[in-house]
Amino acid sequence: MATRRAAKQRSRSATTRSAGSRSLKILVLSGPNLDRLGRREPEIYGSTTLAQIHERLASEATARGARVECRQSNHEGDLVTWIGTAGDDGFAGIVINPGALTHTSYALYDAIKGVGLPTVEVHISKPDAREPFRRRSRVAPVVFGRVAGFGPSSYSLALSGLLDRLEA
Ligand code: CA2
Repeated sequence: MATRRAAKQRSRSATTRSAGSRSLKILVLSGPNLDRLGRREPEIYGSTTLAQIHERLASEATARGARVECRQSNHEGDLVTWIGTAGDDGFAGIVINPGALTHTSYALYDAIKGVGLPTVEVHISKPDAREPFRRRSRVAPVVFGRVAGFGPSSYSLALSGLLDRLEA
């Protein structure tokens, strides 16, 4: 019962009133080294910067009456903390590219599982087609969906799928 009440409260605070309408707020996270996007290894990750991806997400969210808050960190603990407080901070869902932590982090697995918000895992490249260590995702079992291989559009597709789910 307490759990149901908490979930209801979370979903209420995950929408904010702006100009008389409710808008869903989505947390977009990127992990280690993704701040270098567009500056190194363009043959794998392309030439678009993370700032450009964030701008595109902001306008796509606005077009759907939603909002995004985009953050990047090279530190696992920052990502764990941001995920852990996402519900209390009013986010309705999470889009995350955990970078190489995808393949190693039980801490991210626990954080995503614990927060209970719909979360989509995103990859710019297609990890399954690369080195064997990239074939395993530690977070896959606790995310609602996964998008990989579409370059920067992977983030947009993830946001769109998450909003579809939240609006359903
Ligand atoms: O394809 C993705 O989005 C990845 O999450 C990117 C991670 C990689 O470890 C995952 O297996 C797949 C690596 C991010 C490193 O990003 C860089 C970007 C530009 C230059 C150098 C690294």
